[in-house]
Order: sequence, then structure tokens, then C-alpha cells
Amino acid sequence: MARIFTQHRVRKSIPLAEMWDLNIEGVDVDRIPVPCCIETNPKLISYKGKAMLKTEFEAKGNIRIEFSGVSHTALVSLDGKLIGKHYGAYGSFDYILKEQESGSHELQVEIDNSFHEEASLNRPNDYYSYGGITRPVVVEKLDAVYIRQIHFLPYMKEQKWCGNIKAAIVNLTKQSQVTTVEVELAGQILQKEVLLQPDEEKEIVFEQEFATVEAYGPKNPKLYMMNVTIMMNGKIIDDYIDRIGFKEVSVEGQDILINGEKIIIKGFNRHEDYADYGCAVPLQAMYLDIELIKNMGANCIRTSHYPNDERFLDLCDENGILVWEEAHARSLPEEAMRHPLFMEQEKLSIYEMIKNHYNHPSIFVWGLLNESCDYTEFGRQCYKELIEYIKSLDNIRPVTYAACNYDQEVCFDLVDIVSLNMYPGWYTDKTTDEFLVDAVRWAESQGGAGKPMLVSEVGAGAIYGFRDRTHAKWSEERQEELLTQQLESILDSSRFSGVIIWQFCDCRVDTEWANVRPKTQNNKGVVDCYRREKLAYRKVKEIFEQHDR
Ligand code: ADA
Repeated sequence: MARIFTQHRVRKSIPLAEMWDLNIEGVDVDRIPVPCCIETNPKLISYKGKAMLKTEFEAKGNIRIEFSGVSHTALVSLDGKLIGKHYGAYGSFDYILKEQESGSHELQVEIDNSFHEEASLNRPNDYYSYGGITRPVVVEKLDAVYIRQIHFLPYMKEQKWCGNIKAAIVNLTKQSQVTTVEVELAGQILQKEVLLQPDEEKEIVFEQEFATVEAYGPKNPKLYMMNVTIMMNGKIIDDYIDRIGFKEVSVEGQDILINGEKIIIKGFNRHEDYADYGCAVPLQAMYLDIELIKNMGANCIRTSHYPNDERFLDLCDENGILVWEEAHARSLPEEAMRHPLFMEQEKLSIYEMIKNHYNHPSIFVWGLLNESCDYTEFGRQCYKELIEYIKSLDNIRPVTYAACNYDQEVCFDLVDIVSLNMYPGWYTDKTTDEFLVDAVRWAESQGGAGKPMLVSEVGAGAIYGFRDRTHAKWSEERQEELLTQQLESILDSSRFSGVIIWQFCDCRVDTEWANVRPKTQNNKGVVDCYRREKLAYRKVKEIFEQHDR
């Protein structure tokens, strides 16, 4: 997996070219970087359809090919043979290929970013469905046995930190293998002898007390390297390094607690979108975003409306920025949730998100189905099934979803935190205070009584550079004015555990939204798509720093 730290010292990754061949029928393009959005090429700036990407690499024996993000439908072939099909632009997926012949191998990926029949989560929307291999690809050499996954769960017992470590190891051979699995963490070494049958996968569990470690939190983002190795015949044949933190998140009455301490969320919704690079946001731009968000005194990011690049989560971990990570979906009406593939594809997005991102200490809540059909019996069944599915993969972190159907909601009883999107002064003349009173009434009367409440979206639009003394709509002055009213009211309310501003940066939207989106962008960022600050930037900084409760 592409991370911002070294994840393997023993397991070797096979170098891949940075430029791949590109073939699109009828379009005169032949090369593209990976990762990259195809829309970065001016000839493809609004292209919707199929594209073929190809590269070669040298390898032999067992290999693992991992894609961290292909948008949004991928057909993957090796040496002309189909090895898999994947749908979902924001999830990591991998293939294990055994005993490959020594020599050059051709990797081919046919991508499709059109709103085709089988893409239940991609529909014309208030963000852009880019195309391409938009996140890094890694090819690794594997030995006879490898570590598929490590999950770390920290918890407090009798005032001492403990850790539950689950290692999934896989025997790739037709013989049984005797191995030693070792975990090194915070100065402790844990070992277990493991016998694996041919082709067997086994989960090895370690429980351990870590009495001397420091807690992880926004003010002290203390990370520990967890190094897991497999030894066979006295030789280390595989390793897996991850960064973890000792943190507990819980919900108590109306409060969200981190390590038993009440937290007030001051955050931003952030789309993965950077001007000409689209959703293939370079690490440098991710780094800039974190610095700008930190500089405003924010302590949280919501990954609206899909799981993010793992390198971004790594940056959040080390900067103590809390993360609401969300499975892929935005504003699906009942008819979309009745799509025959919807449930399967939404579950895949959830599965890949939690399986791959489980260890990130920055993640404090899982989200799903932003502003979707949470007001009908059918919709409720979907929410119920999906929230239970999330809980089956992680029964520790709270779950929430961002609602906007107010007095129609029938799903607040299913979540741990009640979250509402509202745009007082922008989409409605209601004041923020009036909205908050209504919100509490809706929550209290529709299954969310006594639960923590968050304003998961609030904001206003502004076109960068449009300044106006009359504070006309779309002016930076109007945005600043509205955000000031909204944030002051929400952060002064003791009933709410915080606010997440819509949004950090302007982002491209699908052409079908052009009529309601100047510049075919969602312009509610406090910075524009080039990260140029609007007037609201400094105002938010002032308000967030004032409200340091
Ligand atoms: C919604 C939605 C966001 C965005 C926002 C807006 O609440 O969740 O994706 O569309 O409104 O700008 O209107």
C-alpha cells in the first residue's frame, strides 16, 4: 500500500514505470502518468468512457498487485489474461498471483468512468467522477507465506493501555508450513509458533498490556510503529509495518469522548480535488491542505463523500486531525438505492474502507449514505443493514450519517451520533439559531433523543476574487458574513458537539450541475481549487481559535 512511511523492509516491491501507455479509441493520446486523472490531459478534460492503460514489469514467483484507487470501473489483465474486475473509485483492492514465470509481464487496466448501468454509486453529482488510475499502484514480491492484514485495537483495562492485534497470514504453497509470527510494538516483542496447512489462511491473535505508552489525541498525536514479521527456517520471509495510536473513542450521553475527554469538533468537509489534477491529488497538495486546515485551528476532516487516499489519512494521523471517514455515496434517492447492485457495491465500499483503514488512530467515526433516502421504510431497511454491516467490521467506532430530510427522518435511532446538514441564509432564510432549535426537536422526536449532535455541513458559496460592497450573493463578503453567523451560533450551542464546514476547497462538479454551480464548480470552499484563500479563511481561523473549549 502506498504510505508516507516505509511499510516493508523485507517484502520487496517491484519498480513500476511512472508513465504508462494509454489508448482511447479515436483520441490522439498515448501516454499518461500513474497515478493521474485522464482529465489532466486537455484533450480528455471532460472525457467519459473507456480507456486502456498498460505497463510492463520484471518479476518471477509469487507477486501481489495492489491498486489504491481506479476510477471507477476497472478490468485488470496480466499477460493478456483477465485477473479481475473492480468497481469503486475510492477503495483499494489487490490480486495475488502465484508462481509467475521469470521475465517481463504486461499489466493492462481498462478503466471506465462513464455513468454506466452497473455503476450504482456514480451518477451526475455535485462533485466530479474523474477517470483513470488515480492513486498509486504497487507490485510486490511474496515468499511462501505472507501477511495479508494486521488489525490493531487499543483499549484501556484497569487504567492501563492494552492492545489486541490480529494478524492474517496466508500460506501460498501446497505444503504445510511451520512459521513464527512476531510482533514488535512499543518496546515489546510477542511471538507465536504457527502451523499452516496448504493454501491456508489463519488469523493469529495477540493480547498485550502496554503500560508505558502515551495516549493518542488531537493535542498529542503520539504514534507507534508496529512491526510484524514471519520467520521460516530461521529466516524472516515477510514483514508488515503499520503506525498505530493508543486511543479510545466513545459516546456518552450528548458528548463525544476521546480517551474519556469531551471533544468539540471544528472541521471541514474536503473533496479530493485539486484544480488540473482532479482527484489524483499529489502528496504535496495533500500536505498543503493539512497545513492550511491546521492553520485555521480546525481539528477534524470529513472525507465527503468517499474513502480517502491512505496517504492523506497518514498525514491526518501524524497531525492529530480527527477524521470522519465516509463510504462512497452522495444523495441517493430511493430509486437509486433500489438499483440491483446498490447494496453489494455500497458494502464493498464499506468493506474496503474499514479493512484497509481500521488502524488509523485519526479516524473517530464511520459515515455512510450522505443525504440519501433515510425517510422511507425501504430506505430505513438499507440504512439498518449497512450500519449493522459497519458494526460487524468495527464494533468500537461510532457510526453516523449526514442527514438533510429533517422532520422526515426515520433512521436517527440507528446511529450513535445525529448529524445534520444545514445552510441557513444560503438555501433558506431561516436563521442558524432557528435551525438548531428545529434540529434538536427533530432529533429528540425521531429516535435521536439524548445522542450527541453534529452539524455535518454548513456554509455558503463565494466565487474567488468576487468582492462586493453590497455583499451580493456569491461575493466573498457574503460568504464570510454567513459563515460567521452560522459558526458563532453552532459553537455557542452547548447541545452540539461541533461543526464541519462545507467545504475546505472549491471542487469541480459534473456538467449536469452547471446550471446551479457557477464555473461548474461547488464554490463553497474557504479556499478555491488552487488553495487561494477567500475572505472567509481568516474569519474561520479567528472563530475556531476563539472557540477553543
Ligand atoms: C449537500 C451535499 C454536498 C453539497 C452541498 C451543497 O449538503 O451533501 O455534497 O452538495 O450540499 O453545496 O449544496
